[in-house]
Amino acid sequence: MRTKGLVASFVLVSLGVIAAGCGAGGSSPVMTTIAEKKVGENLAVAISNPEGKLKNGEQEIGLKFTDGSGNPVEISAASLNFNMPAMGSMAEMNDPATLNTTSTPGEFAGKVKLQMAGEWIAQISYEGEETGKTTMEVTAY
Ligand SMILES: [Cu+2]
Repeated sequence: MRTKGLVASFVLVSLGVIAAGCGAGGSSPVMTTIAEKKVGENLAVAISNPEGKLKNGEQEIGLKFTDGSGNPVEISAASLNFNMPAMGSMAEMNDPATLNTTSTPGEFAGKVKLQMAGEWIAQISYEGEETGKTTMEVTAY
């Protein structure tokens, strides 16, 4: 009985830590990293969504800037556009994400609606403690 009680407490404590780790936004989903890239000596950017895999259609999307060791970097504004170059008879496609700042510095959350599965180029620009642009290749399933 005593052992079971301890196990239950441990589970509750673990859940509490996980809940605290995903930010203050009460109803925001737990985000899983899709792709991460080091863009400078002290800057890394990660794209995330609830599934951890980019998908065709509408989805929650997250963009997070850290120093590469998990510490937030103060980025005050960022944009994320999904671009697919023209292929054969298919015209170039651009699906920009709507991003908002969150209570965590360097973390942005919003939505994007991708119009097809396939290889996309995530075009990211950012301003703040660090300012610049980068791209990442990501596949939508
Ligand atoms: Cu396309």
